[in-house]
Amino acid sequence: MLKQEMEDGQASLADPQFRADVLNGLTLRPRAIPARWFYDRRGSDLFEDITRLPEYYPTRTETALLEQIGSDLARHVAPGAALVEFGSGSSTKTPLVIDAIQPSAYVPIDISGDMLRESSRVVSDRYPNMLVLPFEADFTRLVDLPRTIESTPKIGFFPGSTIGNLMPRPAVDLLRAMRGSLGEGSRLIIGMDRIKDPSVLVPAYDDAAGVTAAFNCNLLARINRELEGTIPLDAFRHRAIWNDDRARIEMHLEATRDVSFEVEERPFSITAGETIHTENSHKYGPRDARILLRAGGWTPVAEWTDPDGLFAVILAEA
Ligand code: AVJ
Repeated sequence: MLKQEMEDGQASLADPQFRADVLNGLTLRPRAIPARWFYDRRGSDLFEDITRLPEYYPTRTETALLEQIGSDLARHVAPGAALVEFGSGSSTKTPLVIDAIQPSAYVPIDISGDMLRESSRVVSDRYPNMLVLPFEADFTRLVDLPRTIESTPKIGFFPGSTIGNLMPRPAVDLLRAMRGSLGEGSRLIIGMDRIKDPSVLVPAYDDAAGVTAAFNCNLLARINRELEGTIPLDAFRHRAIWNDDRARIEMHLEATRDVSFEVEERPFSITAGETIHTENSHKYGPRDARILLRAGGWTPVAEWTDPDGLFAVILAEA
């Protein structure tokens, strides 16, 4: 293959939004790149590994909760509804909700088409009598749901405390968009991580095995791969800090020395100690969570937590 062809091939791989977010983010002060770009193939695999870490309590706590509250959920949601999952990813928690509420249709919404087709097939195989309508879309915008489920009651599912990645105002906008997509009278099952002691929070984002560090650093590797980056990966280290003022875990990539590199032929210099802010993971106390939901147009009707109060699953009504 000619060099030119290879470069063309590589250039066309890069998402223009990724390019814009990286080039812009490296110019900002403080520097910041949106967390959604963690999830390439490698990043998604690393995230799966994170969910199994001893320190990372959210996934196992929420999964156990969903298993336990099945019959409670069924009491709040009539069978035959359409279950709409926002950012479905690998849909691992979905069967717990399907078993509980017996929906007539499942609509996974995700920006990653590959992930969507794969997980839709898995769910279809497991529930052959349920309609599966995968929907490739950016769920942060208003989504025009398939006509097939127009007159079916809708129940949204937004697990994993994904809402925590957003600043409070965009989080409210997202909840409003979901309400708009699902319609008045619909329900939402949402998972939110709670505020707790930093001695529990920080290790969940800075594990002993270094998996979260690898997850964070993969963003730089992705920039090198997809945007002709020359970032020396050994010049950055993973940092996870609890910002008590804003009730959030922040992940950063901190330069361990003065470093210069290029991304798409543009030069950047970062001084030792400076960071690139890569993720926020906001935590919500019981009242905070209810205020956020109400601001987003949702009325909380029931909520469940684990015995240690680590994580909450909330059912709300539009
Ligand atoms: C997928 C956004 C819920 O914030 O806990 C895990 C992502 N980042 N470890 C979280 C994440 C580092 C995760 N969410």
